[in-house]
Amino acid sequence: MTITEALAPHLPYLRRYARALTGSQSSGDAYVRAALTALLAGKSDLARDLPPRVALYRLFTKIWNSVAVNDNRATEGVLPGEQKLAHITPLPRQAFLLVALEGYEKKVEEAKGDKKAAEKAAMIAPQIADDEAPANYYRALKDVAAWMPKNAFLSAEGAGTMDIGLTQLPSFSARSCLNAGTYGTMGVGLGQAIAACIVHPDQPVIHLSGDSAIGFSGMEMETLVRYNLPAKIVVLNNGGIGPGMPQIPENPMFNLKPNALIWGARYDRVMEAFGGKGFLVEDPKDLRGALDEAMNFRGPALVNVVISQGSARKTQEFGWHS
Ligand SMILES: Cc1ncc(C[n+]2csc(CCOP(=O)(O)OP(=O)(O)O)c2C)c(N)n1
Ligand SMILES: [Mg+2]
Repeated sequence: MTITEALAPHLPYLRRYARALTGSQSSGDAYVRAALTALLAGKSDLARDLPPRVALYRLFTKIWNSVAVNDNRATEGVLPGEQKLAHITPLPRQAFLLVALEGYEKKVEEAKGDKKAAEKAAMIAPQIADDEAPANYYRALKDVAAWMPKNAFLSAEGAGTMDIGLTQLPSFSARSCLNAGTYGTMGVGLGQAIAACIVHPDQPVIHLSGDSAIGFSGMEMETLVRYNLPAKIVVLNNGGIGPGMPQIPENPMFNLKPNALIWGARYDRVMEAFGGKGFLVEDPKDLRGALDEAMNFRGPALVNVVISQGSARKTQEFGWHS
């Protein structure tokens, strides 16, 4: 594609922008002409790392900011809005028009968003790579993410488990992710997993649950077994609503943290007691194997993953989010 072919579709927009910026079509066109002439004469170059439209606007901006091609003031055919614009000094006027007319703010915001996402990914990368037992949330979820089939329904329930899980687990199609939502309604988990199994019997259903969350809806494992609904449950077991305590202390009535549960409690055995299949995973190296076995089992299965009590979500921007 020649440079003229690449730029041609963007010229009407550039002319519109130039008119709004300069206050008249003839003045605007004079700047557009000056920019194109500089380009074709090889005096200016288009930035190659930018999309053609953005590169063209950048080149135009350089010309507009550096050369007085002709009188900048509005001369003919001026609309009332444009007269007001003429009162805004050149730089804010450019910014205003790029945002209002050309939708550039979104691109700037998108670029900022990409940078932020990259910073966050770098922040959690060491945790994802950490194979130490017991696993941290991110390391455990790495295997769950890689194991989840693309057409799976994901149901999620818990605090850290659900919040971190929803950032780490993929969702490939609309309306395939069910969770306890903004209000954190504990108890919906297995009910929604059962609903997904019934409505979409041909698609895998994964239920991700905290160990406290499974206490709210775990008895529905019996329903799964009764109807042979092959949901696969993954429990992230940190011994509490958030991290509990490594052991039940003496005189727990006074010495146990109120958010604590039994760390490593055998939710997998509860599943087995009903007639499903259960797995206990204490070392992240064994996790993928257990997940695969659970998937190959033709009925409901639960993988009970003991995770570190020191594991937490990454530092949040606001303390009250942590
Ligand atoms: C009906 C109801 N009761 C209590 C709560 C308070 N609550 C919020 S999250 C949560 C459980 C979180 O613990 P867990 O499922 O173990 O996830 P973790 O944060 O430990 O990963 C509870 C009890 C709630 N949101 N809804
Ligand atoms: Mg927990």
